[in-house]
Amino acid sequence: MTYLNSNQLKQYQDDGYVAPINAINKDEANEIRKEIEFIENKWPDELKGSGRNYVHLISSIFDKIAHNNNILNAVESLIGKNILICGTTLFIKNPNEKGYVSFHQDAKYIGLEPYNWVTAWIAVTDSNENNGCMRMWSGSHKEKLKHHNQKFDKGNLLTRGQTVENVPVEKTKPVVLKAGQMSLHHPKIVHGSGLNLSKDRRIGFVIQSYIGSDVNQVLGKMYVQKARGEDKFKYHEYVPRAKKLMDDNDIENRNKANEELNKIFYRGSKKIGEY
Ligand SMILES: O=C(O)CCC(=O)C(=O)O
Repeated sequence: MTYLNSNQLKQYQDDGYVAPINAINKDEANEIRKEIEFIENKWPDELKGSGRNYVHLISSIFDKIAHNNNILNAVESLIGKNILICGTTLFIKNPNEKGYVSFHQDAKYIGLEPYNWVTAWIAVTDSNENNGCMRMWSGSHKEKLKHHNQKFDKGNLLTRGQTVENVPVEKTKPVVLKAGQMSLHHPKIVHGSGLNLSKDRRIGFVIQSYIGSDVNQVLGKMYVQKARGEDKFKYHEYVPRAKKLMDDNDIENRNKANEELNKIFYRGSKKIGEY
């Protein structure tokens, strides 16, 4: 995989996302799954709640993927040469847990402006209609930000249970990915995902997001790493890359970054959710 070709660029412009893209190989995808399961076994609380965020700051395996050149080439095609990583999240749906993601726009509560940024959703396991892959409302990225109801509903993997109502689900398209493939989606595309009806886990490692260095955080403070190019704007605080798993300083940085992220996500909200 290298830079996006003209068909892929057109898909992104027209639909607001592009997929499938070969991002990493199956062995690398398996290595991520093993890392997740190792952490879950050894430190059962670490990936719970907001612990699902910023895993690239506490594990060199996630760090390596977030800084992967293949992925960055594709991202560069959409947001230019000067790229920062401003966050990562694990979206895990275990069988029988009733996890889902309501239809929403990423740009609604995250405070990243202008919208020169893109989210990379990397399939750690296969992701398909049976296990609750993402569904995209093609073309919705061309509209304004929509009203979101804050539902804080059980099973919803979003912070506030933020929901765009009346999405024509039959018109949304499933993003079917094999382990190791990724999708790239626009900050304003309306998307969500349903239940995992399979017998295995559905795991996405999501870089949310890759931002151009010209993108500011207008609601709070953000900890970033340089992925590529130059940062003339210097809007954000920098955080070191993880060299091993669960280093004490890295954990402190991860916690600090999460504290700031929570302030952003819950700004103006009277209630705090599970994540
Ligand atoms: O993993 C999912 O099903 C949804 C993830 C999502 O909403 C996102 O990456 O923006």
